Amino acid sequence: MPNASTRLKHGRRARRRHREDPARNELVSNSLESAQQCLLNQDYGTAFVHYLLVLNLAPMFKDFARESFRFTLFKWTEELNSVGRIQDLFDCYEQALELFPADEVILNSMGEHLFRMGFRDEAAGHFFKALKLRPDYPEARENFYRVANWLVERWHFLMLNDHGRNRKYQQAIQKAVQSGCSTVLDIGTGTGILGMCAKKAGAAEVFACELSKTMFELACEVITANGMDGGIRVLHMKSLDMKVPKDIPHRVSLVVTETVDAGLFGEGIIESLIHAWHHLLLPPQREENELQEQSATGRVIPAGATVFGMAVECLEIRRHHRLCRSDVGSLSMAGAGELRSPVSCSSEPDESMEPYTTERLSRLPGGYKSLTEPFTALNIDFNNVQELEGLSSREVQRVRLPVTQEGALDALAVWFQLHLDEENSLSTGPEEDTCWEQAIYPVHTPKGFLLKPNDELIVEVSCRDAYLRLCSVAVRRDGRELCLSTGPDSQRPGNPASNPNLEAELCSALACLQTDQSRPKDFCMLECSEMALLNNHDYHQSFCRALANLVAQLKVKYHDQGQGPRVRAESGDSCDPFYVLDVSEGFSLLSLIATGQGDVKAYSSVEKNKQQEVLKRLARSNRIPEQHLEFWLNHVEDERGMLQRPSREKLWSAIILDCVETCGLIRQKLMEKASLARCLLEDGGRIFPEKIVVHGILVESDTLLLESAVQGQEPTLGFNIAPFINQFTVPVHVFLDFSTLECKHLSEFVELFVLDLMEATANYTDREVKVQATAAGRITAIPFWYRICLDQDISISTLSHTSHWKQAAVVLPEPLEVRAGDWVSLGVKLHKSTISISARIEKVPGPMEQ
Ligand code: 44T
Repeated sequence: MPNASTRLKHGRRARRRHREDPARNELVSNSLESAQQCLLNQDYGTAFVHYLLVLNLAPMFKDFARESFRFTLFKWTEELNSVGRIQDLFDCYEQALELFPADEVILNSMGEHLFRMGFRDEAAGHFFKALKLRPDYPEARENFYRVANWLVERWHFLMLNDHGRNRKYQQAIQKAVQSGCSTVLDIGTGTGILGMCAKKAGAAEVFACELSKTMFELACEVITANGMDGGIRVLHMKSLDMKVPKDIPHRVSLVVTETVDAGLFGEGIIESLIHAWHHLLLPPQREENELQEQSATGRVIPAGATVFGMAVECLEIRRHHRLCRSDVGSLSMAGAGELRSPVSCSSEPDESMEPYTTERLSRLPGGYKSLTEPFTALNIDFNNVQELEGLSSREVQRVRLPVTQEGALDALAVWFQLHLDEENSLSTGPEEDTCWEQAIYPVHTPKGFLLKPNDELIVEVSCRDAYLRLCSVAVRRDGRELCLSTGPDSQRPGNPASNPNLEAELCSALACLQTDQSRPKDFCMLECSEMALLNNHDYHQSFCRALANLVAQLKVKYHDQGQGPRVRAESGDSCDPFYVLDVSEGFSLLSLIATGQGDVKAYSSVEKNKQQEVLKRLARSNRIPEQHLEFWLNHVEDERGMLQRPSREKLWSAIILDCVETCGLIRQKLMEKASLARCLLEDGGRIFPEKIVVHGILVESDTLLLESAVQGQEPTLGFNIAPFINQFTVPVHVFLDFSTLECKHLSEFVELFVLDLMEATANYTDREVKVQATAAGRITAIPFWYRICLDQDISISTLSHTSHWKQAAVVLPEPLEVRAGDWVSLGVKLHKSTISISARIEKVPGPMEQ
């Protein structure tokens, strides 16, 4: 807090200069004094109001009062936050920003509140502004890096780096404009590239709309920088809200758009185009009237699309969407009930369910096996509004696919060909060398069920709520149909009686399916990463062993101290258990696994009711007494109470911390949590893990560069875009699959950093690591991962192929050329759980220095 006496002194001096309006000056002076007094009395709410009054009436005090005002704002909003007055909190920030619109500290802090409340886009905007105002402001930089991915999604870089795609769009637009389409609307303009293509091709009028505020601002910046601000009108709105003549003066002759995701319809292109045909486009050219004047008709680029599908076996997909094991750690999972990922097409459309996820098949660890040939799932003409409108009412189409290879049916993979016009098309297929991912429709088939050559897989294709839905409903084998779908609307299988093999298979299939139609919704949903964690046997086994070691050691300790089993002070009759707290994020079995060690009472921090039920069910089915498992958050009022003692007189024997996020980064506030946890351990108690070792490797990877920034000095299609979008480059790439990353290794694996969670003083924030290059090349990135050491002997690697974790990589701002044998010096920094790495070539010692 600023020193009060200097402030008063300055205040008097400043006030003397403004004697023109005595009444006003009196008010300002009194208010300023009151503000300062309230601040001293820690009455922040009143101090804030007084400051607002002073600074609104007498803006000349702004510089002088800035520090105290900020301090008051932060203290007051902290109080508002703690009592849940969120609207008031944001009102205060807005008032503060009206007074200090360019105050980076206030902007950053408001961003943090917005982020905490889930307003990520807005939060990111605030961090970005703060950083623009002060590029060396570390808090804003760190915050910005954490959210930049939401603000400008990484695929923008990929798309702009995809020269093939850029050229094809340009050609199609050029052709259309030259053949008479002179008024153009670019729907979802992103960086403005397609709109600029239209303008450059000679379109008389170009409009563009973009719903994301950040992308809209970026498009305006890019268009201005390319001298086209007079020629393209950019609107910050969703195309569905646009009206003629309010937003654009008249209907246009061409709509260009690339509002398609990996599943084609996920960005709402069907709805946007139906709306555009009704409200924004000139009528389409009718076939019967070929002579219709060109300029009076409308058309769309892309003209249409063909969607393809294919059945695949893929372990990597399977382990993220369903439970593949009957035991996890020491627990039998038989009593868990149905657990499934939120990605499912088989049940009724449901807000909490996604019909598909996306993956680049060619980059999946372990690869995939196609079980059928690709088939055409859908053909759609974007220039035919009746067809677009008819999609959702179209009858469900049944496709019969001959199975070509034996394998487990894990998913249907989907991709498409986008027909820009008659000549140009783009394919997003798994074999293509493009930036596109494929849509993955996981299949929740029974465990162990294999498709065989000569089977026929029956897939239903439909288009409900504007999503394309694909569902494997049945298998036809030896003339009979085996039903696969698990949804409430699924049919029971046909009569299998005459074929004993098929019958056996069916029985086991049905046993696993648990398709009791009377309770179709009775399943527990877990995130894909939580499913993968459950399937990670090594992880649970390691915890099992480490907990067993700890309990054994503690028992020996009590025995050696001659105390025998610990005895509860007050009752004296029952054995005092070891207390274990699991503060893992999301769903975790570790508390239950801990109870399996005997004499353990475990506290789980699983919050969701359904998930708590699963744990209780598992406790029952594994014969774990009910009272051995408690739910911690049911006992504490808010998250801040998370790390507390089990009860007043007891301490924890073990606290399990969840250290690494699925994306490959260390969890925020980990070190704070660890130091809190250390204070709550009994003598001989442990934090799991006790330490984390960060490992990395020097690599040359162009793939990582393409995903990080627009590459090269060449302008994109002749436009200057890179410097603008590259402001959103972040130095750390997350969700990386290192095992399938196309890259050249330029060093061995190297230890970068050790985080000791049991030792407060052992964590250096900076470290220099010397690495020798094993090959010549350009170091573009340093992928990194962790060895999570539960104790001295037991550790888990986040690089393991059974892991639910992905890896992260630092992408260097400039590639660093090395020769084999060169020494590279890495500066590794850890600031608030964020790792940053810089690299430079070590000066090679000359002969005299050696
Ligand atoms: N992802 C591709 C999607 N918009 C591509 O706000 C491919 C993903 C992808 N604006 C890896 C690789 C790839 N009105 O900025 C966005 C969005 C905007 C609209 C106004 C509308 N009706 C809409 C609808 C969307 O359009 C922009 C592009 S949409 C998606 C593009 C490289 N992962």
